[in-house]
Amino acid sequence: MAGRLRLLVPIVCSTAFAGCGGGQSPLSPKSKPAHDISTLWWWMLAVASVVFLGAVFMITIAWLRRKREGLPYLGRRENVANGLVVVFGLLVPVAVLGVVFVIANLVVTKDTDAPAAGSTAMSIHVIGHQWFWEVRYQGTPAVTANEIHIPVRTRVDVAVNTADVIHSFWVPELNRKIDMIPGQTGRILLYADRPGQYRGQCAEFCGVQHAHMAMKVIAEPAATFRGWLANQSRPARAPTTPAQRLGRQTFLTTACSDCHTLRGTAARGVIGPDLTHLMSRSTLAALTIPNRPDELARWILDPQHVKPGNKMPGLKLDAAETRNLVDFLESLK
Ligand code: HEC
Ligand SMILES: [Cu+2]
Repeated sequence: MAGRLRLLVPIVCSTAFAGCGGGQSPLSPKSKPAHDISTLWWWMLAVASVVFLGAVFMITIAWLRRKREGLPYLGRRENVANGLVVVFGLLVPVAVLGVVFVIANLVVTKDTDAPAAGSTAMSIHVIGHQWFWEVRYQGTPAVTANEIHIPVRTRVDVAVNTADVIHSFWVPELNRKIDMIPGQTGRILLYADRPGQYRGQCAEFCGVQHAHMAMKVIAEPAATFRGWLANQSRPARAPTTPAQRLGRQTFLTTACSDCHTLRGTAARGVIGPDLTHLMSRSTLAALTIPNRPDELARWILDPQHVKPGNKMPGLKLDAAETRNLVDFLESLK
């Protein structure tokens, strides 16, 4: 028994406190919509706690006085008993739920709803794929994946679609979820009060690698953002060394180019992420691994080992081909 208890404590604690890790919590809001959501949540917790403690209090009294006839303190009075049922079973729940409903619908959804047309400074388009996020910047040729740059303190309209099954786009510190439903376009506002990185996650089970379908929103000062977007809008850099040229040759003549786009080249595949500026991202495969040369080589050689079940097959490349390919990809700044 003691042995089992000793096992139970770490299990319960690690499960309970796992949610306390920062970085992806709706309770550390960094925007007005997220702030509204977390305030609503704390109020709901407070009211629910009062209701819960009241119920526990009454159950305790009933138990302590269980030997006596009738209701505790009130005795055997039929109409009082009925009154209690009506008040605590009907009026209190209806009042509490009514207030929550009105506040949630009139106050909170006003901020979390899709932004009114024309009320935002810019628009981006996010497309969910099994299992990564494609990101397009409207009015520019820029296409990237998984790392969504936005200017800080700027209203950004995000239109969402899916390329396959239902996904859900959720950056808890910035706003509520928005589902990505086949054949429909959803819209949500992204706005960050402060520069920073805000982690997001697919919030609708979408297959074997759902858990590794993460992204981050990077809010940065307007000038930094403009520089980033200008670079993203350019076609892929030309190789400058013989090794890079060989790597590019491999990319364009093998299946890589069937699935990936390198803007400005013949590679126009749309199954996988756009790789035109791969080196501007700090992670690979929807935040699964860091974007380092050794990890990149590992990914190219055996993507199924890194992220089992994902849609990229391992190609049979020899050591020299892999080295040149990594060399070339590392030049895509
Ligand atoms: C059958 C289609 C397919 C082929 C062929 C393919 N890929 Fe991919 N690739 C994908 C998909 C899909 C992903 C996204 C995987 C994920 O995150 O779930 C991906 C991801 C990547 C990434 C990570 C990009 C990022 O930003 O996260 C790199 C780099 C990459 N592929 C390089 C290559 C190279 C180099 C080749 C050729 C040797 C290749 N791919 C061949 C489909 C393919
Ligand atoms: Cu998903």
